[in-house]
Amino acid sequence: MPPKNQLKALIFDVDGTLAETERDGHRPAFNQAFSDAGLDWHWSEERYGELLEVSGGKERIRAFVQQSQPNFKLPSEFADLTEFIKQLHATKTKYYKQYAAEGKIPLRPGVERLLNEAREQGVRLAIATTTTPANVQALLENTLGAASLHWFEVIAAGDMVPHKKPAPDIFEYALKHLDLPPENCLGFEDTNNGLLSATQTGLKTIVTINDYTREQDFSKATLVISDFGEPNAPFKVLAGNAHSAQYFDIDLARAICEA
Ligand code: XBP
Repeated sequence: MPPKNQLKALIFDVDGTLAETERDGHRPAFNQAFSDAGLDWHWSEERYGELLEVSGGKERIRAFVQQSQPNFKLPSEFADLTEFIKQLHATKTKYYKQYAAEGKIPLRPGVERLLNEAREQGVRLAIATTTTPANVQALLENTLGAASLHWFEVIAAGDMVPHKKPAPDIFEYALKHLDLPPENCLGFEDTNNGLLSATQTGLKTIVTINDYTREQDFSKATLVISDFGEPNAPFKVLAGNAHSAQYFDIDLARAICEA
């Protein structure tokens, strides 16, 4: 008789979890879009790290204008700031997709191995991300191939939900489409915002840290690791019980989910 909390699905965040997209894709794409628009805005790595507190690229631009561009003048061809941001963000997405197509946004360690193990062992897959759906498609197509889009039963992304992370909406959307309760799934995140979003739904959540997020509060995480690791490149365990594993695989996922 399988346990009530049998592992049935993995739900992945994208940015910072599947790939270092903020560093390798989004930040340079924002800066290129600003330059194309004739704006003297440039988000340094440090400034971008601060702005990442705001989920959502459009929301991030708005927060930046309101926080630090008091003299910003809306160009006359736009009816309002929302329309201006929408066009600026569309340009940014164009550049992000270009960088992905140029192979500039590789997957993090262990991601491809873990996804393939899940598929081989019949563990279902889903995505829950704040980023724009087109960005998810570009990342998956250019790292795992076009067929990988069908590995995920649901790709919950961006404006599909009214409230972005840390609100639980996007993980709730993914669970609803999987038609599974949280106790049969694990969430994977890299930020405190994402961890709050996932854990509010009741998901046990694993955090893989990165340079932007290593100082954040991950006290609600079930396990905090440096990355998913590989058999020849073990991960570092920063918090939680890794059950003596040297890298994150389906056996470890099962041990955590069914504990
Ligand atoms: C991270 C985000 C996104 C990206 C930028 O999403 O907050 O806004 O930074 O993508 P997650 P967009 O960690 O949930 O994957 O510009 O398309 O929003």
